[in-house]
Amino acid sequence: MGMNHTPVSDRVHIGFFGRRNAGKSSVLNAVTGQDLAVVSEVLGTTTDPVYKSMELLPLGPVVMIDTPGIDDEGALGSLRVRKSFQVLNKTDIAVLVIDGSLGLQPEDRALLERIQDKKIPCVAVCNKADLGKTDVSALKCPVVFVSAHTGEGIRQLKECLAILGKTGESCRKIAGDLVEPLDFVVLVVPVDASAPKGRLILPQQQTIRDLLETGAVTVVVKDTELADTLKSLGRKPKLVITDSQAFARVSAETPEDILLTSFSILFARYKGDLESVVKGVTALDDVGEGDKILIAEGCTHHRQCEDIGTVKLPGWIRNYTGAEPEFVFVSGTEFPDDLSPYKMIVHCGGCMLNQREMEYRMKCAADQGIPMTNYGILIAYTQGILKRSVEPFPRIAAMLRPV
Ligand SMILES: Nc1nc2c(ncn2[C@@H]2O[C@H](COP(=O)(O)OP(=O)(O)OP(=O)(O)O)[C@@H](O)[C@H]2O)c(=O)[nH]1
Ligand SMILES: [Mg+2]
Repeated sequence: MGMNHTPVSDRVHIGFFGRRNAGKSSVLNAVTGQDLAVVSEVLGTTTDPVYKSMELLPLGPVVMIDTPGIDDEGALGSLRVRKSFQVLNKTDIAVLVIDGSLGLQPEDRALLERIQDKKIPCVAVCNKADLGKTDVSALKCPVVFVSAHTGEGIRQLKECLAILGKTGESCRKIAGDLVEPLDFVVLVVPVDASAPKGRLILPQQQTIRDLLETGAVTVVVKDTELADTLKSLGRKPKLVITDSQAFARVSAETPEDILLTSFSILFARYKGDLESVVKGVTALDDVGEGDKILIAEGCTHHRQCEDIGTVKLPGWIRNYTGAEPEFVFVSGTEFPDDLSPYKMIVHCGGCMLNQREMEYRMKCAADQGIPMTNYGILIAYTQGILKRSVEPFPRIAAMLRPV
């Protein structure tokens, strides 16, 4: 990731969906002005989702996603269709591409319905306008007539994307809403073997940025310097935010009258629903011998996460429950459709997943009645410090029994 790049998880995800040969790849290329996606007259040219991070004016940083046609057939075809629908789960704006030379097809209407069921802002694109314009007034969403070949309508489509992007823009804060301008906030960032060389990790960077926007003063220290820092600051910080792994030590060294929380808890709130992950973690009290626990990781390449997920978490869980549950691990975009075998789900903080994808996963779990929590919350709970770390959120703190 380049120095000035918006993290993928914070970019507006624009997905192009539609029947095979509607011109999804052609329209995507026309919108981006680049030959990113392969185009051909063969049905099913795009066989895997294609992702491209870019600046799309007038919207800003986006990820453009080309997908396989949703009417693909056969065993392979249905796998591709599944992939397209997985993309839909992280899509912030859906572009429904229709082949205007064929007219509206039943699959087009079904797809729009599916998109709208998920409450994803959508624009329908009636492509191949150079071949004539069909009646699409039956579609209850904005429609733009375009021709990927002549470029007609592409500017209007971009303007429409910008409008949809702004309406869906998140106004959530990471920590900025917990403090006032000029409040001191101390961030505790252990620099040990598991920290990446030469930089901070994304949630730490984003928290600093978020606090800067509020005008708060951020002091970043290692856990070993915390006690001295608190003594020498000259003013009591409003809030201390720590890496979950250092929570026990940090909690002991942070006076009770200073609010303390962890990056994981802030990100659980920023990306999803803090209340349900706090509720979810209490399922640990009922975990017994042989119960299946799903441990899900959003990224595939953070050695630190892997170590926590596959080694440390199971250890903490065994320790807390005194039982030997069965652990199942998944990572990246894998997330099982059927969650019913699991007693509970423990998800990573989701620094590599966008908000919509996290919400989708939480919703899958909620729909199937499976408790879901995350790494940081589980660590805090098993070490008896969750109650303190949710204190900045009184309504949620009230949900937990006193420890
Ligand atoms: N006349 C005309 N043809 C177009 C237009 N856009 C795309 N096509 C043609 O339609 C065919 C399919 O285009 P693609 O962009 O590959 O369609 P797709 O929806 O990505 O198709 P799959 O990847 O197979 O699902 C190609 O032969 C394109 O040249 C257009 O605006 N006008
Ligand atoms: Mg294609």
